[in-house]
Amino acid sequence: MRCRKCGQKAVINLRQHRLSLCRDHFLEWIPEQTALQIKKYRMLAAGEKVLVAVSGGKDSLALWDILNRLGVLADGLYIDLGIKGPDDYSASSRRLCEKFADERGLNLRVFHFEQEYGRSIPGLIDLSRQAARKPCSNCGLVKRYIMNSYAWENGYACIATGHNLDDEASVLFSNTLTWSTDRIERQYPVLPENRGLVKKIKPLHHFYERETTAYTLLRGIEYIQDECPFSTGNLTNENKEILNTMENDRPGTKMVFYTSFLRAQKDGRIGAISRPIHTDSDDAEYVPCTKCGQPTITGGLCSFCRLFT
Ligand code: Q46
Ligand code: ZN
Ligand code: ZN
Repeated sequence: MRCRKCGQKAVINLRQHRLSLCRDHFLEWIPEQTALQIKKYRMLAAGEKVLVAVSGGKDSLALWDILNRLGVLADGLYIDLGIKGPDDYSASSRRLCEKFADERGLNLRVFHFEQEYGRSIPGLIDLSRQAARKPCSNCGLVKRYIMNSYAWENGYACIATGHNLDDEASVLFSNTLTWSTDRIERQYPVLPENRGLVKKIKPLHHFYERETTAYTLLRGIEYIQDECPFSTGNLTNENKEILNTMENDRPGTKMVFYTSFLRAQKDGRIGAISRPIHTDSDDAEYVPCTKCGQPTITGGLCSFCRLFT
C-alpha cells in the first residue's frame, strides 16, 4: 500500500475516501479536512476566542493540537471531576493536559468542581438518587454546565469539543431508538449562541475514531488510556459496539448513517437546525434558572441546580 500523494509506504488506508497516505501526508490531511469542515459549517468567525473542552483523552487533545496548527486562538478547559479509581483517573488526566499545554505554550484553565461546589462527581452520585442511576448522563450534564458558564463568564465566543463520527453516530443511534426527537433535532456540528448558551462546535465530527486515534499516535500526543471507573455499562459505548459490528459487516455504515442524517437536517427533512435558530419561539423556551441564572427550558431550577436538591 503506497501513499497516493508521494508514493512512499502508506500507514493508513482511508477506505471511505479511497485514499492511502504516508505518515507525513496523513498528519497534513487531518488538519486540512478539519479546516474544510470548519468552513463548510461556518463554525468560526475570524478572531473568535475558542475554549476547547479537554479531558486528557485522545480526541480532545488532537482537536486542541489541530486548532493550534490552524492558527485558531484556543485555550483549553479541564474540569477536574474528582474521579479516583485505581489509577486516580482525574489527577492522571489533568496531568496529561498540563503536560500537553506546557510543551506547546498553550493556556490551560483548570476548573476544580469539588472546590467550587463542595462535591466531586462520585460525591454527587452518592448524594443524589437520580445521579446514582445514571452517573454518566449526570456527569455529562455537569460538564456541559461548567463549560458553558465558564465560557460565558470569561468571554469565549465558542466551545469546541472533540466528538468524532463514532460518537455522533452512537448518540444519533441512541436517540433514534427512543425517538427523542428534541435531541435529534439539536444534534448538529455547530449550535449557534442562544441567550446565554455559548456557541458549540464539533470540528472532528467527520472523522472515524480510528482516524483521530491514528492522528494522536502519529503526532506523538500522550493521552489517558485508562477508562473512567464509571464507564462500564455506559450506553454510548455499548451502542458504539453495536455500530462497530454493523460497520465490520458493511464498511461505511456509520458514515452513511450520520452523513445521511446531516443531509436530512440541512434540507429540512429533520430538525430545527436548518431553520434560523434565533426565532422568537426558540428564544421563548429559555428562561433564567431561579438559582444560578443560566438558561433553562424547564422553568424554575435548571437541571444542574436540581442535582443538588
Ligand atoms: S468521565 Fe463522566 Fe465519562 Fe466517567 S462518569 Fe461517565 S461521563 S465515563 S466521558
Ligand atoms: Zn505521502
Ligand atoms: Zn441553575
